[in-house]
Amino acid sequence: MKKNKDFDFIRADRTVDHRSLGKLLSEIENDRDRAEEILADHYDDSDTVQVVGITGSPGAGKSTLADGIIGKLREEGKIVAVVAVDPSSPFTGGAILGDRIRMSAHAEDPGVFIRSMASRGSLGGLAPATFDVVNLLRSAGFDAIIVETVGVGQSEIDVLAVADTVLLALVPGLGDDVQALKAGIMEIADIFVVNKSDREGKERLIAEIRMVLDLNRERFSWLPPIVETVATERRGIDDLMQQIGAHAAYVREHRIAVRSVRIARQLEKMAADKVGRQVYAALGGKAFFERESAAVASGDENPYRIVKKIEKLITTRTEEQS
Ligand SMILES: Nc1nc2c(ncn2[C@@H]2O[C@H](COP(=O)(O)OP(=O)(O)O)[C@@H](O)[C@H]2O)c(=O)[nH]1
Ligand SMILES: [Mg+2]
Repeated sequence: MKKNKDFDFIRADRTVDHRSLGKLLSEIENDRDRAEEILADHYDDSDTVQVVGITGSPGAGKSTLADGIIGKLREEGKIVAVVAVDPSSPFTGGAILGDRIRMSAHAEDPGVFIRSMASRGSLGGLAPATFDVVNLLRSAGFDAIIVETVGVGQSEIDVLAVADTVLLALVPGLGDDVQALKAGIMEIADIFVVNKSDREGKERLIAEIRMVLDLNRERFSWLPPIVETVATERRGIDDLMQQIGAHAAYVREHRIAVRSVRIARQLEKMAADKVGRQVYAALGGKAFFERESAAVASGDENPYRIVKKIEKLITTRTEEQS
């Protein structure tokens, strides 16, 4: 049950208070200190909320799948939040709005809250603010949260730090799937979704996933199921919902073990981010790096001596403070 009854953005009539929630999220997205302050008081990781992460290559059908899942959750009367993390354009720095439009069937639904966020860039992983946003939504009274991430680089791994259940969307006939499976992506999926299974090559893809799963069987206490879908036609979504429910039951059963893995990943990120920001500020920010890089470039310094210098500066500072 929700511990923080005073921190609830779902009204008595089961609609989302979009205005207040949107305002608060903008506040915490733009100010990490404010985020820390608010979440230190209101963090409420109750396990009545299931956070479902959807990852997979661009175009795999993540947004369309999300749309189908939202539809089912709404039929069950659940209040849903969606976080769509898009690659930020290197030119504009803004989030692409495509996902918001693709999920527009639900954009007008007062029981659905959709938030688009920019990722740090395709390889940089999820921005630290993503953790704050998902944690705030976890605490805000929703029944379910869907996080759609770009299936590229670090963001795929980072989704493990925020989601209870990770769906990996794969598409038949692309030929590079085995590569992806080999590259260690197996560990991230709780459920494999073979989307676009109206296409050629479905059997082969499924056989390939099975093979990799079999090879790693002893590593799993939860054996990830493979679900076939045609998201555009809402085919297979019932099966998918059933597997999402089954995984939720598994997570509840192994509550502490499963949750501590997720929380450990998140804490490590948070700690590194916090220390990184403090060190950056203590050194004097960008100017320090510009100055030292110029010194290296002109041959007066070397990066390893600079790192030692940084260590010394930080240690002295810490000693002075204590
Ligand atoms: N044929 C087919 N097309 C699909 C299916 N699912 C999604 N699509 C289409 O694939 C394109 C990319 O889908 P989208 O959900 O935006 O993918 P995302 O980039 O992973 O979010 C869109 O044009 C969808 O209509 C499917 O199951 N079968
Ligand atoms: Mg999308």
